[in-house]
Amino acid sequence: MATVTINIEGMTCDHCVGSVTKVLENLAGVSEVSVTLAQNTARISYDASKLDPSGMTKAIEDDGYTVKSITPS
Ligand SMILES: [Cu+2]
Repeated sequence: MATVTINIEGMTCDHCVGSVTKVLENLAGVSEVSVTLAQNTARISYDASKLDPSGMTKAIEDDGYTVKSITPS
């Protein structure tokens, strides 16, 4: 299992947190998502054989937010 922390621009409230959490949870291969509004981050545990961070970036940006950085952790 791999983990990344993605820094996201554009989240302003709990609705945004819920929306980002949902689009990430809907991706095949994602096992756990934790979005923190105060830090503008999403921490994601995933199966690297099924998904890579570019797929997460696309899902977040399709949802209307901007990915600022991706940090493997
Ligand atoms: Cu919002």
